[in-house]
Amino acid sequence: MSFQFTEKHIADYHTLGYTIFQDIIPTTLLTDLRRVADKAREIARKVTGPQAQRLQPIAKYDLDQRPFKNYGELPELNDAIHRVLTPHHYHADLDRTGILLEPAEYPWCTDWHRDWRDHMPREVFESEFREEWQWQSYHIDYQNQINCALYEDPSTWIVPGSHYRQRNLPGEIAAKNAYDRDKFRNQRPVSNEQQERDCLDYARNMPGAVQLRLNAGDFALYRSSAWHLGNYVPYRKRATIHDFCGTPEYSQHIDERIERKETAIKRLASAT
Ligand SMILES: O=C(O)CCC(=O)C(=O)O
Ligand SMILES: [Fe+2]
Repeated sequence: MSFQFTEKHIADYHTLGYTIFQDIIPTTLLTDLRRVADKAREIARKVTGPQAQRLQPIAKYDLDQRPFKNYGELPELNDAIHRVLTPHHYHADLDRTGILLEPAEYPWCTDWHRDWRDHMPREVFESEFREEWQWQSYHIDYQNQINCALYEDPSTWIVPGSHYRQRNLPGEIAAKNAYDRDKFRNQRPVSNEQQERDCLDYARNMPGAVQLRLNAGDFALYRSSAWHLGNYVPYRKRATIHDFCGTPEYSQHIDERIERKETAIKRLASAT
């Protein structure tokens, strides 16, 4: 059945931290997007190597931009976004939009994280960003992100309801800290099967975690402040559009805070 908006989308977004617009991408557009995604995969592996997680931003590369523009203009999708968020929200700014891809050679996973908060040294977050991150995690204009699956995609895991929570549970911290970056990300594993199962164990160890299961043509809107991770295997083809969904003010804020983060990291380095 084609996509139908209901108030459950709004309720889920607030209570779980995510909602799925099932089947919202029209079939002909899905065909066009898959064609461009195949080219994106080739480019990503040339640029980043066989384990490339993404190509981003789309606008920077020699790719047919038209299907992404059509995707950005889909009235039904924009309407659904506006009803869950606000009429000021937009997506598919191709200077930001990326595409997530499966690795070519071996399984790997990211660590459990809450975006931005866990993307910098602890001291930098505490001194420079804690206060704004806290209020932004309750604010509808901020911290919205999307995954739009062009193929079936169960790679993202999330902890429902963790998005508005400020304090992490001891079990959440332990689950995050069980990450071994060399093993799960940087080194070729002894066996792909063992690595796949070890990554699954790592993902499952997070209290309350669920696998976000998307099918081809589904669009997930989620709070990036929720605990989440990506878990990848080479045998499952992945092409999932990954994007921020924001207001013009949030977009400007993202650029500005990247500069503030760099400055704060330099300040910390020179103080130690
Ligand atoms: O692959 C995914 O869906 C999640 C990726 C992610 O959370 C990240 O790279 O920050
Ligand atoms: Fe993330």
